[in-house]
Amino acid sequence: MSIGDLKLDDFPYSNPGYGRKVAVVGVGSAGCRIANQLSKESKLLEHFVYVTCDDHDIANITKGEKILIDATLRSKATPYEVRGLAFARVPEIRQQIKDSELVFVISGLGGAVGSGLAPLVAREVREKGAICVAIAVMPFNFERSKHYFAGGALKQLRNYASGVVLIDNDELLENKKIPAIDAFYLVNQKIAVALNKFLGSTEKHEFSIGLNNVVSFVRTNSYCVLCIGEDIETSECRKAVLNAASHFDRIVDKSEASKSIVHVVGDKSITMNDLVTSIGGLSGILGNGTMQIEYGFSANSESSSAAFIVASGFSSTKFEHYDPVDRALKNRTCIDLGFDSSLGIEMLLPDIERS
Ligand SMILES: Nc1nc2c(ncn2[C@@H]2O[C@H](COP(=O)(O)OP(=O)(O)OP(=O)(O)O)[C@@H](O)[C@H]2O)c(=O)[nH]1
Ligand SMILES: [Mg+2]
Repeated sequence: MSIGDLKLDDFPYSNPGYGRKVAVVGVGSAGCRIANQLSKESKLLEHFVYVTCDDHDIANITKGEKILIDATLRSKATPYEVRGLAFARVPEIRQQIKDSELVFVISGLGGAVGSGLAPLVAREVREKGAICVAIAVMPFNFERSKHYFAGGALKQLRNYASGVVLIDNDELLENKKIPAIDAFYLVNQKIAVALNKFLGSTEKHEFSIGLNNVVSFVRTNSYCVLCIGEDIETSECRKAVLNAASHFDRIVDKSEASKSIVHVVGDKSITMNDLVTSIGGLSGILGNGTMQIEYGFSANSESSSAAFIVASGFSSTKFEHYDPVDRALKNRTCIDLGFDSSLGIEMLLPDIERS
């Protein structure tokens, strides 16, 4: 059966959940933390797999399958080296996804593990004919040394996955003064809540866009970008949506947005008018006036309002520049950047080994 033949109706909102039909694979430190957070949020997603080289990434994870790849600090300096180390463990990865028709691969790109192994897992998913949706967290602007690996890994992920949702760490962390350890926790929590709301949570007073629609939405060759906004002070949904929409500007050309899915979180008093003004205002900010919008909402927040937006249709993002070789090859300005123009990207970041 080809990927195109799969019916997403195969994933009903059944009780208790999707079992192994839908897998979530967290890769590397960030990927394991976000996947673990999602496992705590979601009652529907049941099959979680963690793949990493560092035992502390999975030390506190109590449920799910763990694949720990043996590596010393020196032997995992690059994504390529990590892929080499993971080679012998590919059968275990295959085993974990063998019953899955849809696999979410979550990773932070820029380090050696996520950048090395997320494309490898995505390729395995594709080879078995399942749908792969990659959730890629991009490094902070200041992590310049990580941009190159992130750019290369993103390119490979786009090649193997049916859809890639990008998350910009810089845009998720608005208050950069909080301690770093809390910052990651907070950001991971936001990402996990957003994914859970979109995919279909089972909470009361909620209407979700749902797994089927989200997966159809992200199956595109264009870039999909997830942005999150809150309104803590006045708890107004409209302000949360405006806040979420304001982040796109720094990542993409927002006029290119052709479709978006939006989930608004408010309290019990949220009215239809609140939704209409919140979501209606979005087409004035994203797209060229014709953007299609699908939405869900939760009317059960006891604190602030929040809005989660995934928009698609972007031909490029700010991350395009993270891969200087690719850019240099496109622009043929390699000499300025100190790269040999005869080097192909695949020579520098070789493709995943065929097994
Ligand atoms: N949102 C979020 N981003 C993270 C977290 N940890 C790291 N990152 C980001 O993700 C990118 C990849 O970092 P890691 O996941 O730590 O890297 P890795 O894949 O484990 O690879 P190594 O660094 O070689 O261990 C970094 O550049 C950070 O910007 C996290 O817990 N949450
Ligand atoms: Mg790590």
